[in-house]
Amino acid sequence: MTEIIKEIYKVVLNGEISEVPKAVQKAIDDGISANLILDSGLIAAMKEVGRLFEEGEFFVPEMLISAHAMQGGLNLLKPLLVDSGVQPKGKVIMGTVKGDLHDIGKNLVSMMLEGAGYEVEDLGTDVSSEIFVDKLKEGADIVGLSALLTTTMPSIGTTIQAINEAGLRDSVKIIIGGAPITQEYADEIGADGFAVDASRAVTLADSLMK
Ligand code: B1M
Repeated sequence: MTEIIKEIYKVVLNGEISEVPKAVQKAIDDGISANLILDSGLIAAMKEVGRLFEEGEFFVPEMLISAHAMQGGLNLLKPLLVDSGVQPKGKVIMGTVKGDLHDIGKNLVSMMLEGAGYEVEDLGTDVSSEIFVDKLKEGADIVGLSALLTTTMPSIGTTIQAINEAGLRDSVKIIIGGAPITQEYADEIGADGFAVDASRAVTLADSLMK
């Protein structure tokens, strides 16, 4: 592995937000392919961040800072990845459900999915089932529904019901998450999967895309 890829890995892992774009730009200027920068630098570092989080060595703040740091590098790579014809792993429509304004966790999930190679369209917060359905009509492989309040959890069920009623259920995988959500709840309302955190959301999406 080249020194500059090692540097990208290190600055993402350490959450050095201002250093990541500099390192990525240097790698681009050195002629390293966008794919290699993405896979061996940014994504590899975020995988390690996810592992450290799962083992309890990293906490949410570290994960958020690394995710933001990675995003800075990703922004520089995006046009190159499009140019070099790298196909995204799949398209994800993401949003926090109706009535809920919490977006930190959802943003983290979006960033981790983007970092893992998915095209993510983030609809923001307080997203109604009608808006999810309208977006899904344009085509997507996965829809991600986030809820942080016990009072907005039912909006996930309402959204799944609307997806069913629109006849779109067979064409999209539904993943859900947020602090009050459990696997039991996901099974109950007919989601395809639940992830407790952003790194597991990537593992889940990968398994559903197989
Ligand atoms: Co609010 N809030 N909040 N809040 N807030 C909670 C959720 C609460 C638990 C705090 C508490 O009372 N202890 C409580 C809910 C209680 C309940 O429902 N039982 C609560 C409340 C009550 C409220 C208000 C009602 C307060 C009020 O106004 N009286 C109000 C509601 C507003 C609304 O949404 N309509 C409210 C408002 C707010 C702020 C605006 C101030 C702010 C949100 C800012 C923002 O998001 N931009 C806020 C915050 C910050 C929190 C806490 C403190 C932190 C949430 C957070 O960002 N965590 C929260 C307490 C807590 O959770 N301990 C709380 C960090 C984030 C990285 O984790 O979001 O869990 P999290 O995401 C994780 C996983 O859950 C998972 O991966 C993420 C990354 O690992 N995940 C997914 C999330 N979405 C996923 C989707 C997936 C897969 C995984 O697939 C699609």
